Amino acid sequence: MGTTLSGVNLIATIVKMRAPGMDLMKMPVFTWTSLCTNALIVASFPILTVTLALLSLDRTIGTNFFTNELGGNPMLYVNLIWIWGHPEVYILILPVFGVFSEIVSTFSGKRLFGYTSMVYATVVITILSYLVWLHHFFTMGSGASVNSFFGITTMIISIPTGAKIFNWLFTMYKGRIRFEVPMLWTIGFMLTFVIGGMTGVMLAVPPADFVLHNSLFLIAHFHNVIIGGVVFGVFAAINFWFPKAFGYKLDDFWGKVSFWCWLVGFWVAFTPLYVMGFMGVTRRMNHFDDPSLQKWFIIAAIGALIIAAGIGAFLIQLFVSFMNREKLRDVTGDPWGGRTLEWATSSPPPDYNFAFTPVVHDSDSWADMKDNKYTRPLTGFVAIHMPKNTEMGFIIAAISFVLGFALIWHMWLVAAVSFVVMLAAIVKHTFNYKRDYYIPAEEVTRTEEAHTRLLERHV
Ligand SMILES: [Cu+2]
Repeated sequence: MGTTLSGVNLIATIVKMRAPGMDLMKMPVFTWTSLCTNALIVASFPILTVTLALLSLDRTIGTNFFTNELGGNPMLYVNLIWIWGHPEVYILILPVFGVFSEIVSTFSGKRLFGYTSMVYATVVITILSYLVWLHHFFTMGSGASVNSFFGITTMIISIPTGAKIFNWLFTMYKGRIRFEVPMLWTIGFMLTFVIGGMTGVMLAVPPADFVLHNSLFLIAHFHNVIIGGVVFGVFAAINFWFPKAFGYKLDDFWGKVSFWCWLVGFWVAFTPLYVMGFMGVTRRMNHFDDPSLQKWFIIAAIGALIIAAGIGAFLIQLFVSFMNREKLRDVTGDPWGGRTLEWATSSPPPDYNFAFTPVVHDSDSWADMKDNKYTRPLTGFVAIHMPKNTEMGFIIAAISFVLGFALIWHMWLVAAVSFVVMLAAIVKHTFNYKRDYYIPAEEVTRTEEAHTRLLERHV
């Protein structure tokens, strides 16, 4: 429910921002993907909430929604899980599609190719992602017409995804590509994710799925899209925005070591799983009796070790970067030659982000400002209205964790007490009227002048 509420908040914020003549088609692609992700969250998480409520009723007061008797049906449970779960897959991948869009254009030194088609592709994926969940149950016995429908919708969703891949490739075409760590993750993603997408289209063919269902081929497919898509995207994003968030860049060498270990390790680990899936090896087995398969398992284990080295290299990268943070310090706020507004601020940005609301004339607003010799405002700063921090979110989340734990283990007294305390905390918070404050104009002036002096010294 909390996730749904924060999704509603973000959409409301964007709708509100739209009021003073904001041009939606000038929003960065990353903002679009966030918007669509939140639409997915708002519409899909209530299904999970309801499913968990029904499951709780089965577990606590003896209803039979998901049992095998009295009219219940366990398949109803897994179907509901995937009606939420398949949109959830896109909740994971859409934000990193935004990440890759930002990174590709930045490190190609070019505007993103096909901005409008990128926006429409994102929206189409958002809508289609509700219409594919049954591809998890082709073997359930729902018949040829139902299976055909969901097979076809699943294949169709690969079209807007493919359009995105082509847009990124055309962005790189004739660009001045810089192979920095975020860009390496992006290229690694494109090569890996495309294979994952294509094995997904194979699984979307119902007769093929009857053979491959629950096999290691499926396991290889979803790791191919989740690791090659989401995990690579998260590493790209960490390397890209780390200097903005923490004020210093991450070490280049260990970043590259981590990337290559992950990329090579991924393929060594999961190619054997594709092979074994074709040979009929099923998932969730602790051993397999056919000794001729052992060599494939050993190769996969070596791949897992290479990935482990990649994780280790990332931890070393964080540590080495922290130790060398003075040398890696980002004083300009724009370490990569960025194209969007966040790179117009200092690194890390001041609490208020911008002293004045920036005026945007272009989707690549910061690149546009730099091209047109934009100068930062140096006078006329005013006090800035800010929201206050509150510890209440953390406290309520902690109590709800206790409540959930107590409900699962049937600890009724703890559950009742934590529920009442949680309600009391929420009610108390509604009476908190000290929710905002002003950063005085003098402090804004001081912060902005300090950044101006830093820029004069380094640019
Ligand atoms: Cu799915």
